[in-house]
Amino acid sequence: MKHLGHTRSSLHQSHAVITPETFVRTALAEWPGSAVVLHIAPVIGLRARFVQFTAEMPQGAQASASVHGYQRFAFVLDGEVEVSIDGETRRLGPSDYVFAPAGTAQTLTATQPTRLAVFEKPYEAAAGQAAPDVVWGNEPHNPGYAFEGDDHLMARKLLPDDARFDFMMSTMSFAPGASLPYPEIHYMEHGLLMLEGEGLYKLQDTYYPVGVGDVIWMGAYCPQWYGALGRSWSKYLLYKDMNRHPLAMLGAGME
Ligand code: UGY
Ligand code: MN
Repeated sequence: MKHLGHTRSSLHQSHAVITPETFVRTALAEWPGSAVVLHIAPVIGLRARFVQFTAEMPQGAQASASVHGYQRFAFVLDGEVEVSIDGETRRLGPSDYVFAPAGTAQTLTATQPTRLAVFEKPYEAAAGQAAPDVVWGNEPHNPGYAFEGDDHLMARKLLPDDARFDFMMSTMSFAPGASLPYPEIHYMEHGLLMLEGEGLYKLQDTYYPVGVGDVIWMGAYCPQWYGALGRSWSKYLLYKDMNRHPLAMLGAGME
């Protein structure tokens, strides 16, 4: 039977669950020849302060720096991309990633059909803090740590944990049956991509079944909890704004 319009995607004021059967491919000027699925953006109805998209690059497709010089984090889901940035060129395969600071010239060239998870954000400087540098990394090479002491819940920070950075990218890996230790409520927002496994995400008052390829936006203060199901570990890639005062975005002062 056809889907008859049914979808697991679900959009709300505080959060959105966006599932692959609803993905629509579009184009961006900086990604000529690639199909872009823009999952999360600060448009009416979704008050995100960043963008999250998947870039589907055919072999030979090339991309340039983010429009307006936004910071960019690009994570290889599959395929291979050659990244040139700051006079350095590296080939990135699955689970490799690069962080490009605001205003950094760069080219990303797909050496084969490639999918990238991309996150972009305008940089918020902080007094006394230098701008961040380029970061290269590989997710599974990061040893990770037991999140809040639970060795069935491994967290890996993919960027340096210091105040030059105004956001963090991490992965959270859960053994079947493991869960976040408590329902979180916090000022910071999240963008999430399910990389492995399946489980139940509770957002606000609803439990959502989620699996590989699903995207979630959690707005500021959205109550959130995850419990892993299935027979194998589940893992998600997670964006979180960090290290900046919530009033700073309102402008200079309160005078
Ligand atoms: O640290 C976090 O904010 C993280 N545990 N949140 C989440 O996984 N939804
Ligand atoms: Mn959280």
